[in-house]
This record gives sequence, C-alpha cells and structure tokens, in this order.
Amino acid sequence: MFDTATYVRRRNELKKLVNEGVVIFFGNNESPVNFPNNGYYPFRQDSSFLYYFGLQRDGLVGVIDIDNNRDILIGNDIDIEDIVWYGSVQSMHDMAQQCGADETLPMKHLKLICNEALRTHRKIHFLPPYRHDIKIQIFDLLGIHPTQQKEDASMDLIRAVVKMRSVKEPQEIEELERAAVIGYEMHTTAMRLTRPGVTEKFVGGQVDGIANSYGAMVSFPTIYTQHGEILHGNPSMNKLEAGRLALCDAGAETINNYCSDNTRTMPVSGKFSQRQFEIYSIVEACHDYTLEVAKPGVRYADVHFAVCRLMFDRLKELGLTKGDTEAAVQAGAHALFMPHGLGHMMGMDVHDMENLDQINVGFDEETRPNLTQFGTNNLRMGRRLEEGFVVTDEPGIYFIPALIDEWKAKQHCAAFLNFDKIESYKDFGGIRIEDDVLITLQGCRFIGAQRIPYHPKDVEEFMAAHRAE
Ligand SMILES: [Mn+2]
Repeated sequence: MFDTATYVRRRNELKKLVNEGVVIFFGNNESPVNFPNNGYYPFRQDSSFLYYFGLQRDGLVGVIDIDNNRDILIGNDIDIEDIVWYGSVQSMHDMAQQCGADETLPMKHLKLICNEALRTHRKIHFLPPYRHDIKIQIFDLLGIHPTQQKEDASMDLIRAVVKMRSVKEPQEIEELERAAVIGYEMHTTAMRLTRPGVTEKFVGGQVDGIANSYGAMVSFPTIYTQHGEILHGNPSMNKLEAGRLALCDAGAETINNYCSDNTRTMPVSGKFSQRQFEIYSIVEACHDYTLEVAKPGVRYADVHFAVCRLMFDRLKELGLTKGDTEAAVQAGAHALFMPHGLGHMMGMDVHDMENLDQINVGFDEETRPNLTQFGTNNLRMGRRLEEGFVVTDEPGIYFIPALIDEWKAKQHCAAFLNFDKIESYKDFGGIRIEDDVLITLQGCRFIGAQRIPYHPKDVEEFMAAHRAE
C-alpha cells in the first residue's frame, strides 16, 4: 500500500466532493470455491476500498462520516483459531493506523451506524455492489432489495470516485510501470512458447504463471487462441498449427493491484505469410496512429474514429472495402472488421471502474454513448482525455465468419464492403495489437520502458532468436 498520508488525503478530497452524509465502502470477502473456508486465491480486494483505505484483508468496511469528519475502519480482529490455520495478521488497530482512520469498530457496529443514519435521515452513499454477499449485507443493513441496489447507489459518490480515480497520481503511474514489466515477461514468454504442436492452454497457463510469480495475479483471464476473431477466446486444448496466427491478450496485476493489458498476435510458424503481413501492417499502423492523435482535450471517441478511417482506407488498398471512407465509418461499415472500441480506462481494474458503469466512466454530459449502432455501441471510452488518464490502445481486424454471413445476407453496408473478397478471408482469424497509453501534458506515451515486440520484423526476429525447441 502507499503511505498513510495518501489515504487520508484521498478521503478528505472525497468528503469535499460528496459534501454530506455517510459513505460506506464495502471491502470484499473471501469467495468460496467448494467450501466456505476454501477461498479462491489470491484474494482480491475491492478497488475503490483499496483506493481509499489501501488494506488487503477480507471482511473490512470503511465508513467515512462526512458530517462529523470521522473515518472509521470496521471489521473483526481474527481469533486464535484463524491464527492456527492462517498465521497472525495485523490487528484492526494497526490497520487503522496504516490507513489513517480515526477509529475501529467491530462489524456488528455497522448496523448501529446505519440505523442511526437512517433514523436521522442522513444520506447513506454506497457504490453499486457486484458481489452477492455484499448485496445481502446491504439488504440486511439498509433494507434495500438486491434488485434495487444498483438504482439506489449514490450518483454523487460514483461521480466523485470516477473523478478521482480517473487521474492517476505519480505513485500510481509507477505501479502501472511495474505492471508493464510483468506484462513484458508474460508476452515474451508466449512468443517463446508459441510453436506448432503445443496446446493453447499450455501457453496460456505459462503466461498466467508469470503473472502469479511476479505480481498478485492476472489482471483478467488470459486470452490465448488461434481464433483471434473470437474477441474473448479462452485457451483451449487445441494444438497450434503452422500457418495460423496466435493472439495473446494478457496482463498482470502488481502486488498493489495495478494492471497491465497488452495484446500481441504472432505467427505460429514464426513467420508471417504475405496475407497475414498485409492485415497485420494495417493494425500496426492503426495502433501507432493513436499516439499521434491522443492528447489532453481530444475525445477518445474521435481518436477511435480517426483510427477506424485509417483502417478503412488501408483495407480499401487490399480491395476489401470501397466507397467514401467518411460515409462508410459513419454508417458503421468498419465494425465488420473491428466491432469493439479502441480502448478503455485502465488502473486498478483492467477496465477501470467498470462496476461504476461505463456510461459514468467513459462518457460524460458532453460525450454521450451511441447505444444503437453495431460496433460503436461497444465503445467503453469516449470522453475528452485529461493529463493523467490511462487508456488502452487496442485496434484489431477480425474476420468473423458468422458476422460476414449475416451482413452479406442482409447486404448491410454493401456499398462499402466487397463481400466476395472478404469471404476469402473467413479462415484468417483475427489480429489485435494493444498497449497502454498515459496521457501527458502535451500528448501521450506508452507505459512500459521496454516495448513488447510488435513490428512484424521484430516479432519474427524475437521468435527466431528465443523460441523454445
Ligand atoms: Mn484491453
């Protein structure tokens, strides 16, 4: 965790932003696998609780009483039985000191605090819960049914948390840099292990092991697949085949739970075919183009569409698309190839603050999401960039047979698409290249001192030099 002053400062700023009432941050509990005491490991704390209290133990709740300017850490000290099985952990008193809370109270006091606040008609702020045990806890404390809790969550608190967590502090950027170092090891491991005859699952498992060895865990379930056209394809027991592409989308969390998120696509044989090289080069150009366009004040939705226009133009050179680029992108024709957004916020969550809803995180009053157009409705981040934001830059080109069939049958965007030519790519798979971008005062830069190879020549050279035989 960071120093005590960090958490005191953050909570004081939050008090100013929320202004009145009682804020409750629920920490996560252990999540059982097959028995209450057999938890999924590693334990993952709630990110907003971490942001304001920094403590990694399960069974904690942070209360910020704005009206009385009191920060209370709630939880029970562990008993001798726990110490026998799990070893000694810090006392509640020690943890309160670490995060700078004014006092600690046992968990049963939370109900008293809530009852008192309800009785005096004070506003109780909580974030939308995403775990079922927390939903039951909120039901017990506040009498709000789980189906009503998302609606009753505090918009004032959501806005304040998004405002604060969106802009990364220098010490957070250092953590993200550490995550990038682990991410580099994960992806170069995948490049070393990718060769014909190995299963996807083997490579994926080795990549996960790197995250577990050097950090807390993976930042999301690793995607490693020859079916890159399946956007979130899990590693299967299928063996890698020469001539195909393998797509690896993976990231790590540091011990302090800051994330990396990168994607590389590599030829199983170690060399790109001409057709693979042509498509890959387009994705590479799109990926690099983001760095030229993204800067403070620019909407990320506009960066997305700038990239889409470039992609469409380049696909035209290959005879896959046709017609006026501007009109094609407005019609959403590019979404046949890239049905997702260019990127998302990243921080302690890989899709940062996703539990607070993308409409609150990636959009604002000025920049509203387009919920109706296929592809564009998948944008996670649209609003104007600010210094300190961290977003991913992850263009991709996919040939999704079912989508090609559907669009062709409906003649959707037929004025802009050469379906006959596109059909010949149905066995292609998909390519994505992803890096994490920090918005700086003047522009932006990639996070990570060392780039994971991504220029085609660099990927081939790395694989030739380092591949396991
Ligand atoms: Mn991503």
